[in-house]
Amino acid sequence: MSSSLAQKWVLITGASAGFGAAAARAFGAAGARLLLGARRLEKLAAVAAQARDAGAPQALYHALDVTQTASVTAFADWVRALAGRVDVLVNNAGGAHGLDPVEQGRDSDWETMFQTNVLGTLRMTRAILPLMKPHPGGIIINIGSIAGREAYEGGAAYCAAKAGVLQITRALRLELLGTGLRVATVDPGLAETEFSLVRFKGDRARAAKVYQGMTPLTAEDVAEAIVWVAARPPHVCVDELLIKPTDQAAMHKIHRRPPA
Ligand code: NDP
Ligand code: 8X3
Repeated sequence: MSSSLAQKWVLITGASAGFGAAAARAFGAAGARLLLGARRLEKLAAVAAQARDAGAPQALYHALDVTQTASVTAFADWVRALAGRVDVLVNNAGGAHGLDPVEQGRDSDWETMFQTNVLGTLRMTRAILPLMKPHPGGIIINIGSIAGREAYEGGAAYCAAKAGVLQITRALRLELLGTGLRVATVDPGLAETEFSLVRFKGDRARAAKVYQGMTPLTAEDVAEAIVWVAARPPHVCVDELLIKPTDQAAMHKIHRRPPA
């Protein structure tokens, strides 16, 4: 058990699947108390049970849609009433929608990507900061992406959104200097979760192709990195962490093995 996280209150957005669910289990194993949010409540309930099995003294969950200010406010009110403080905020909710070139891009995809990744991170941080500021040593961890650092065809809006998340992280780091609060970004490369299934609107064959012939990161790999960043001592801030599969040297430079 990582004793520095024992009994700490850890809030994770997008905790019903992928990195968020794996992070809930990993923080639970470190003895942290969990506040989990997402839209799919039945999945959140299952993740909360897994986190308790892993060792979390408490794993609480509540509906959260980061695209709606009213939902974020209701979630923050719930956190204030139950925990009264937050030590670790993981702004993870987000994802990609579509892989169309700009010429064929859809407003609905663009708007969802900015509402979740960019505005969701801003709204959550604004709502939760008052519960963190009285407790120096806390940390905000934003989940960015390699896509915020390198562009690719069809990724204009997603890359722009994740570049936006990176700049939010950097601005917050400056704004919170002197408060004792830390701000970090964890930026993964290709990781096999529900991410591509969501991007390709449920097309499983197309989603599977993204990882064909290479070994992607797992949700657990990324969760381990998130927990490591959170568990550093209060005087240490891992500002920016880029984590990629060994088979991915750069966005377009991926080693794929031929089918057996
Ligand atoms: P998943 O699709 O597996 O999980 C996404 C999570 O976000 C789900 O729990 C989903 O829950 C939640 N979510 C989506 N929209 C909302 C919303 N409006 N309000 C609240 N929660 C929401 O993807 P990943 O775990 O892979 O992605 C997590 C983060 O990591 C995202 O920000 C993604 O952009 C980023 N990322 C992913 C990479 C990858 O290759 N997988 C690489 C780099 C970054 P629900 O639907 O129940 O609301
Ligand atoms: C997810 C990684 O390369 O699919 O952020 O955009 S990528």
